[in-house]
Amino acid sequence: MNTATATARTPYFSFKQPLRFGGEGFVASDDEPFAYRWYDKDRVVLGKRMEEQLRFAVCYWHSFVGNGTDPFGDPTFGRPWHAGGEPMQQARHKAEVAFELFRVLDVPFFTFHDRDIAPEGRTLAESNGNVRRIADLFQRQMADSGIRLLWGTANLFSHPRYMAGAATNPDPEVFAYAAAQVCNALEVTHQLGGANYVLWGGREGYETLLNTDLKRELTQMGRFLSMVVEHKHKIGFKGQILVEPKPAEPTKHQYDFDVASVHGFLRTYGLEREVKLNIEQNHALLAGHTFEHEIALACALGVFGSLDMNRGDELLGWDTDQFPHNLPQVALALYHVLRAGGIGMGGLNFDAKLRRQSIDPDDLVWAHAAAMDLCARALLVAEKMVVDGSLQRHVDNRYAGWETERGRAMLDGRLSLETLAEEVTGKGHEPQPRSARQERLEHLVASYF
Ligand code: XLS
Ligand code: NI
Ligand code: NI
Repeated sequence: MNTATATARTPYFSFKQPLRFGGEGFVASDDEPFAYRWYDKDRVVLGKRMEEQLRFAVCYWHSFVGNGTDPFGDPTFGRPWHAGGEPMQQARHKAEVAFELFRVLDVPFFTFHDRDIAPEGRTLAESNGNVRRIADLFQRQMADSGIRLLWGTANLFSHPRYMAGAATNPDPEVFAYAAAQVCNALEVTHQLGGANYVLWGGREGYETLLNTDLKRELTQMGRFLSMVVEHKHKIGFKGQILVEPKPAEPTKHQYDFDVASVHGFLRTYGLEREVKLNIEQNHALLAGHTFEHEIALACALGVFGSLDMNRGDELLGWDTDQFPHNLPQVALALYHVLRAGGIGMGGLNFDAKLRRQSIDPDDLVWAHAAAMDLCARALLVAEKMVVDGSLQRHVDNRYAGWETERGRAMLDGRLSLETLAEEVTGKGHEPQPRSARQERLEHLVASYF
């Protein structure tokens, strides 16, 4: 490749400088169309810098692999690295543009699947080698820029070999192949100092029970996850292993349905202390839950790990993976995260994609920057809710009876069913209904925005 071509590839975006914090009063101009109004990375929120409270990540797949196709339409984005040519060269081009975007956004983290970053070779050894070569390039770019890896993962769902599942495949050789792929992806994540490793089982489930041995498949999945945990300890990876629940899509029924079912699964296989959850807004909706329900439940069960930030569409029943844009929704989600002690080693990964008609390179910048600013604003609302404490006081008051001697005695086993029956029947005691004050609390929450 000659130098002329090399310089022609970047910059890809018209934004040249990292986006700065301009404050709420920022006024856009032709010279500076965007500055963060709320994302002030050094501002301290509940004892931590905003950057560390939010730990934003750009995902590689939607931003650099996605080409604007939908089930009915051809690619619309026209990314130059999708234009054919030598696949490893294209992968390097893609990586350069990816780091250009990370720098422009001033985002601290990124995430990827093995197959996002490097082309599949003729053999697994060749594919793994391709991944390792791009990871070496990442390592240099990361050292230069200070950008870190939030998590890595393996794509165990695109290739036809995985059409009947990876760990849950009826063929043990597919299980073995998936193990080899995850082994490589986990080691690469470790090499890059990743904070987490994610498993999302899009093909781990079934299309029809007519051909499925459900019990056997769950056992396979339990063993697979245990092997991942064993290898993590063997290589000394200190990050969290995360499972990402999703009820369906692409498979009709996915075993990692939601937080509750993954937690039950982890307990069955003795993994509840080893594995945590990566919760995605849109997946929560598909499972018939709110985002904050899934977060609150994971926190309550001690398995909260990280967030995939996106949103669904009220009118569409599939994973539309749109950039977050709903302030109350994100604020309530972050309120639960803050109440549980913060995001920890996790982060806010934008598992979100541009709409098919957003074809300008700069749309990638706008989408992420706007989402980061929205989340930062939501964090400040959540901070107010925590600091003010009124909402929590309402909740505490509602359960105050359980903090009395009698309440404790009921819970810790000092009172039996029979004792309670005798007591209550004897006294003729009738519990008094109390208002749950939902509307009043909704009014309170609205006051924080
Ligand atoms: C798909 C999932 C996927 C995971 C990573 O719906 O969200 O993108 O986050 O494999
Ligand atoms: Ni996701
Ligand atoms: Ni998703």
